[in-house]
Amino acid sequence: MKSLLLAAATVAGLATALPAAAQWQKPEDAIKYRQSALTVMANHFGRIGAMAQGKAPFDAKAAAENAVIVSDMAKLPWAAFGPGTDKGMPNRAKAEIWSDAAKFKAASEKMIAEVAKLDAAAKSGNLDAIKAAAGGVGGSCKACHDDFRAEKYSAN
Ligand code: ASC
Repeated sequence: MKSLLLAAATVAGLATALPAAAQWQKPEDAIKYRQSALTVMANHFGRIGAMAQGKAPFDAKAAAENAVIVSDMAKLPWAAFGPGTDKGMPNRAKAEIWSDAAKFKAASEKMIAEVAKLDAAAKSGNLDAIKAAAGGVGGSCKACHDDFRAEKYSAN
């Protein structure tokens, strides 16, 4: 019984410790995954942005729901930028993502931190707080894009 428990614990430990790259069979799968997470994040951030800019009526409940989605999505893309995922399908990842990995990681962490502030602001239901936090999120998106996103898609 003891060894069975030990075996089960080992399997559980291995499953969580598996390198993230094991989640994708080929670079194309990782690229699609990170692009999808960023696309969904941008869509739901855009709904909050529209409210923050007065282009859509303010709906506190919708803002809070969208902020949860943004905050969930914000954590996902980064593991899919593993080594060798610069090519596989057209994408806009710059070589600096890998050559300046520490700066890229810092940019992703900055964005996650700004998104957490947006989530807190949205939960408060205060439109002014949401506006301020959305500005912070947008700034962190832009900073990372300026440094790490190419203007044009790669050929493959
Ligand atoms: C968005 C979105 C981005 C960022 C960026 C901010 O709504 O889709 O990529 O904000 O445009 O500069």
